[in-house]
Amino acid sequence: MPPGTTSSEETRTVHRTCNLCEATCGVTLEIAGDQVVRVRGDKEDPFSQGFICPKGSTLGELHHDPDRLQTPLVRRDGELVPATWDEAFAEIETRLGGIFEEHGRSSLALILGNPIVHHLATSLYVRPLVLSAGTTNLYSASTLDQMPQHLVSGLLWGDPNAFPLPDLDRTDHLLMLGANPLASNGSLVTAPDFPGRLKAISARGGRVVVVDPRKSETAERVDEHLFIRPGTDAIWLAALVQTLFEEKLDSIGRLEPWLDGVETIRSLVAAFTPERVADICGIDAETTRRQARDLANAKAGAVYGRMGAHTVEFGTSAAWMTAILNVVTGNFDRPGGVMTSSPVASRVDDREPGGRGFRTGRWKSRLKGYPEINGEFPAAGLAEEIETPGEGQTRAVISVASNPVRSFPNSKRLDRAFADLDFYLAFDIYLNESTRHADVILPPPSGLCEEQYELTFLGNAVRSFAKYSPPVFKHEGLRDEDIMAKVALILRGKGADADPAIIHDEMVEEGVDRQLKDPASPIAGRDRAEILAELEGLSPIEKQLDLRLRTGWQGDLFGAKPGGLSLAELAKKPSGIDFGPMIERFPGRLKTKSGHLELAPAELVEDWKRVTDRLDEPMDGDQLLLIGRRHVRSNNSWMHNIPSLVKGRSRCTLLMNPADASKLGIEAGGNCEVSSAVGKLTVAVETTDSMMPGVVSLPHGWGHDVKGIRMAVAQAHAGVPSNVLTDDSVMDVASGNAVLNAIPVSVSSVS
Ligand SMILES: Nc1nc2c(c(=O)[nH]1)N[C@H]1C(S)=C(S)[C@@H](COP(=O)(O)OP(=O)(O)OC[C@H]3O[C@@H](n4cnc5c(=O)[nH]c(N)nc54)[C@H](O)[C@@H]3O)O[C@H]1N2
Ligand SMILES: Nc1nc2c(c(=O)[nH]1)N[C@H]1C(S)=C(S)[C@@H](COP(=O)(O)OP(=O)(O)OC[C@H]3O[C@@H](n4cnc5c(=O)[nH]c(N)nc54)[C@H](O)[C@@H]3O)O[C@H]1N2
Ligand code: SF4
Ligand SMILES: [Mo]
Repeated sequence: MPPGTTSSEETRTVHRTCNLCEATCGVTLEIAGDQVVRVRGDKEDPFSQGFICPKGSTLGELHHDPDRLQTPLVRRDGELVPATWDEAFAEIETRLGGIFEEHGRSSLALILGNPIVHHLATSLYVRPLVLSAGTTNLYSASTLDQMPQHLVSGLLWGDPNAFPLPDLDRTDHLLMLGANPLASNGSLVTAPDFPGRLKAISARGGRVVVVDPRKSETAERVDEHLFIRPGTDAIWLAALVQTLFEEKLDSIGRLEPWLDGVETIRSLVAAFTPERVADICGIDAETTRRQARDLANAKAGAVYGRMGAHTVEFGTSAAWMTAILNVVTGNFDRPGGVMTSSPVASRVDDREPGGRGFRTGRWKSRLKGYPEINGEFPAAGLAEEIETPGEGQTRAVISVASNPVRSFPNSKRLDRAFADLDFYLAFDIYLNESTRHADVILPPPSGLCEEQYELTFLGNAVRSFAKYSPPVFKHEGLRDEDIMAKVALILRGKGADADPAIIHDEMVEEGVDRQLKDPASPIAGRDRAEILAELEGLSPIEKQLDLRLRTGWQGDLFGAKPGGLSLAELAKKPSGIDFGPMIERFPGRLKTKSGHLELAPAELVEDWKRVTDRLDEPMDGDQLLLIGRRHVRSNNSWMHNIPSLVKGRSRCTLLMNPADASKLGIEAGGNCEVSSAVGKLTVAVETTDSMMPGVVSLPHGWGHDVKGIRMAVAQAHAGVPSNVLTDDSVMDVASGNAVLNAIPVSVSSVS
């Protein structure tokens, strides 16, 4: 029994969603007093049906972690010391005010980290924070991860956030590149129990093929695995497209009248025959042809590429070729192919195809002139913006739930740059590798004190699903939304004393007004007072959620559709409500200016030259390439402080094929030095046939052996930071995404 619990204390069971990854598994928590005593998969959850992974069962440990910050920290005489909220806000006002006066707003950069989208309040309040900052220097994990997918979705069908999701539950054939859902549980597709859904494909007579330079946990379990040389997915996918055309296996189907650019694609891929790409990709021509035929012959097939395939120099091209394959096989927007999500907190009112289109480059970065994409600049360009003097030099940073000193490429350089900032404000729950550089740290209360609805991830889900959970524990002090609202108000010049309710009310009223004025809204023209009255009695977060649910495609439209969904109705079903599988949305969902699906947008055609050049580049067969890896008991850079997740043998090792090890005279279990163009580190080696020869793998997010951090467990299981090896001068040019895989390295033994 954990400390603080007595047998006489009443225990209760509450329903929540695990918010640690994108899978959104339903959980039940057993609560005794103020303690979480047990976490289990919620069998009643219609979406996850009881599935959880080892991380999910640590939600209690995370909540009770003694290293979690409970009060703000403010730097005084060089030391980060506990402070009151008022002191922290006053410090922010004074320091930022001084910097704005001297250097202007363009000296401020914002960094938005991964956990934001895992918390409802944080994800809602990041908007007023960013808008109040008055700077265009915006960075996020998107350019470390998924910008290629945003760009391709934006350019091809006009909506950067409408991701093509493999319809796992209905597909007969899944070709998966650069994803390891047995570890990650899926990304840019929300499908709890991804492993079970994969198994079901094979069980119903379908086929799953994994393409990965490492025979990953996922590759081990599926019907077929192909090694591919890191960074060459775009080239191999082009060979599949070429084969489909050459063997006349393409069949576009229903969307043909809305499709532009097929002939351009045909000529772009003409040189990419399976024979031509075989040596470059490490996949023989016959296998490539067979893969193209299998995909074309499947009743419904899906091609799905993720992290490993996209965070490389040709990441956008890989995402583009993936989309092309799905389109030319007739699998785009078809059940069992790839489809887009229809979240119930949004409308489904596709009318005529056509819209405003997707624009990039509305503003450019100061030094290299990188175009903004989705309002962001490349994370890989941040260090030089901090280091390089001149008008607009980044002198102050606000980070929200991000650990850039571990997550960004060339992290040693960024570490130095952060030490040099005039002011750094971090919203974070830990004093870690990045936040140790902060001048102020603002810790939100535990996630279990929040209202919960997976707004972001249910927007990428393979089923339309809704679930609401009220806070498990009441938090007496400032809540996440209050803290973020306070800082937004300081940024607006309203002062450290301003009432956060100003922002809360504004967000609710703006949300309502937007709907009332939008002729396409189902509540257009309704009475403002009536709608606001309907929301009375709810918390600010609940109001914003209720508005979305009631005006969504399942909503009760504030009484106009009796029996429809509202927050009150949803709350009656604590394990959530399922609204069915994905539905066809195209051509109505096309938001390009032309109203067509633009298979060959000029930007991508232009960028394809880089890929074509690669066909003629001489290959260095001896060059080792480094890739990353995830483990189901680890989560990016921040969950290594949970004892039950890090216990046992270190997982932060370099994996290498035994043939490479013996060539280099490296012994399994011994240490080796890995060096790249920008850095080096020493790490233990594990040899395994699961690695493709010529490829080595190191997980990211480790490296906690750093002075000044307060994460005792993580420090004792430090590992090494793989991003000291990744090079911030190389990018996927089209999207500005960082290159985190296929890093040229050399490895030597250390005695
Ligand atoms: N080499 C290499 N680098 C990578 C990757 C890779 O595969 N290889 N993966 C990339 C990817 S996909 C991503 S998404 C990024 C992620 O990189 P980041 O966006 O930096 O996210 P995390 O590493 O998850 O760090 C999360 C931070 O948020 C804090 N935090 C946790 N919970 C909360 C909370 O509830 N509120 C607040 N305010 N803070 C919280 C943690 O303490 C930590 O500081 O890393 C990227 N970097
Ligand atoms: N347990 C756990 N779950 C997580 C996370 C975590 O850190 N831990 N992070 C979350 C986040 S932020 C994200 S973005 C997702 C990512 O989830 P996924 O997209 O599934 O990414 P990974 O699990 O890193 O798997 C990437 C795979 O790509 C392979 N790979 C590397 N380079 C290449 C290449 O050039 N080509 C091909 N074809 N394959 C390559 C790697 O060997 C690896 O098996 O996971 C999320 N879920
Ligand atoms: S797969 Fe694991 S970490 Fe992801 S939501 Fe489910 S329980 Fe949580
Ligand atoms: Mo990510």
